[in-house]
Amino acid sequence: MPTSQSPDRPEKQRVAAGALSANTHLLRWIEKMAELCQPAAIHWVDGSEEEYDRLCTGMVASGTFITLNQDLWPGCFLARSDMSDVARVEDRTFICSLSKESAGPTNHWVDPFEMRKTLKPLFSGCMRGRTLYVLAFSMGPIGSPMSQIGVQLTDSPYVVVSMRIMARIGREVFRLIDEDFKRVVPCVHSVGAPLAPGQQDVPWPCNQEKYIVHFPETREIWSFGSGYGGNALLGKKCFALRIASAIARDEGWMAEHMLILGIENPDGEKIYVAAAFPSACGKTNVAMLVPPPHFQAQGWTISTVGDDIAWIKPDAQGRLHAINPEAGFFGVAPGTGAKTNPTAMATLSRNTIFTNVALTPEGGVWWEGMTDEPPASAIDWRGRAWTPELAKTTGATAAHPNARFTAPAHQCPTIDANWEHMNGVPISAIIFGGRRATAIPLVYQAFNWSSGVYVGATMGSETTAAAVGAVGKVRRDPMAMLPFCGYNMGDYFRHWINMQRHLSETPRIFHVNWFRKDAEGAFMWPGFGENMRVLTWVFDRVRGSGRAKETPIGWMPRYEDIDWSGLEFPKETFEELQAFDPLAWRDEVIGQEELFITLHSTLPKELVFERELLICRM
Ligand code: TSX
Ligand code: MN
Repeated sequence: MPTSQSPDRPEKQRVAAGALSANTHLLRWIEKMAELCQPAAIHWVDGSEEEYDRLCTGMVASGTFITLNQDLWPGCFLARSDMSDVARVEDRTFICSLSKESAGPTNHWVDPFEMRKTLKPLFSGCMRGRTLYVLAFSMGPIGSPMSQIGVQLTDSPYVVVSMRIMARIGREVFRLIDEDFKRVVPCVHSVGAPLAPGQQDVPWPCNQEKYIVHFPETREIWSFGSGYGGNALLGKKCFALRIASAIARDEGWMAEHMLILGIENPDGEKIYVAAAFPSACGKTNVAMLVPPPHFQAQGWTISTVGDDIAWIKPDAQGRLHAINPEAGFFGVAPGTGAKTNPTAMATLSRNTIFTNVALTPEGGVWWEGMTDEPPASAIDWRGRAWTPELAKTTGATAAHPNARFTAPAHQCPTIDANWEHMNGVPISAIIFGGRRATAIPLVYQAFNWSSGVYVGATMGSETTAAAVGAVGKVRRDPMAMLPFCGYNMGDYFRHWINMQRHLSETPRIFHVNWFRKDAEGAFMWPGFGENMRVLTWVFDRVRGSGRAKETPIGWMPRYEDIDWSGLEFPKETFEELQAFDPLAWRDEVIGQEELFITLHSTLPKELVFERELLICRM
């Protein structure tokens, strides 16, 4: 039970009651934060299953959670967020470094002293009437030298149970903090909805005013006003990408927005690759790719290490190794179905928290793309009656386009045997990709490390209806890190260039595009499991057996370098899919320059040279 104390007790005693840590720095910080936020109670999260069950039961009672039909969806709950709290808020996301230059032109910068002045009144009394949860978490396996520790103070039980799925939390982490003191990243989170005495709570408390604030120099995170995903589960985007990218630059490693997967051939030889794609490119689908029957019969397998974030570090021998700092998948539900990603469907079949999906009459969940046939009726993500007919007449979707599943990674049927290895998995290749209807071939390999960094730095994706802005316009998203780099993007490119010096062998770098369209506007590549044909070529290139031809943009497979068994794919279509069109690339290079101009003051000269070389080759 939450350790409820009378509000007039001194903070010190309130904090000490039920404390799971004796660390004086930690205790003093919690005292200070409790004094600021004025919670009604403090609950040290031990991370046990009993505690998880109690919190879930409490949220069912308060209306935050709906228990799903336990025969169909064992251990699963549905949450519906406030209508205004459905996604990350990039324009309310701040990097508060001492100098504006350190944050760079692509981040929202506010002077840290100014920001602290803004935050103080916001957090003052913000947890009145609520419980403050003290949530210790490890990003990465507990005790791994590649892991990092944080403590999130939050007034949201939804965040606590979500974090139990997405990270390693609780007693063991407190023990780490007390025993071999690693630096802890303090994270303060409030939904920003204090309760007056006797005031009735709402199912999804939040505040219209939102602040997602990072102090990269002091390594702190402050989040106010939102209970949703990346705004509130502070271990994920805020810590594992924005703060970790700043730590990684200082310590000589890389915090990247990448999936990690294993590829094993019929001889039992195995490589791991990391891949960065912007949103709406199907990153989770690639991480859980199901090889076509022919490849399965031969004995090829794909295994999943992670679907979103990779922490990549050179080992003592100068070889890159990666961990997935997360312990679960926080995936977009719409578009996930038995056809597009059966592995994800198996993963989320139990012990999963669904947010903003539709509720079926049997007490199950549904979302667009889960099945070909929609249910005859449902309660939509807003809690209103929904039918397929209504969808046809009004366009209303049953699930919110950014509806999510929060599912434990260990439930993934293809989870890799080494996914929790303390030293990570060796990375042999890095794949960049984007959603591009024109110009960009299915696959090519960069010439070397610096040309590969150029490929990553210039990548872009066409906007889809899922995001704001014009549909079909190319948005540059270098290494898929534009919203997630905690410092100046030009310095980030420099860090990538510099990494080569710490490596005895650089990973091979590739670019893929599953989304090229023909003159009729039809996708030229079947994608999904068939992408295995691209991955086996990548595998062969890494192992030195795969052949390729040189082109102005990189090495490309010829038709005969791809394994076509089990798929009829004409040579002419492949040539069209792989075509390098100098005129289209003229526009592409001009488009690439735009972001480089924005970053000109810190852009490494290597990337300027790479651009010149590319133009010369064209
Ligand atoms: O995830 C996708 N991948 C990677 C799969 C491992 N998607 C979905 C993207 C939205 C999140 C894809 N969509 C892929 C893909 O490779 N390719 C496409 C485009 C596409 C869509 C449908 C068909 C072919 C290509 N074919 C038919 O519908 C029959
Ligand atoms: Mn992501």
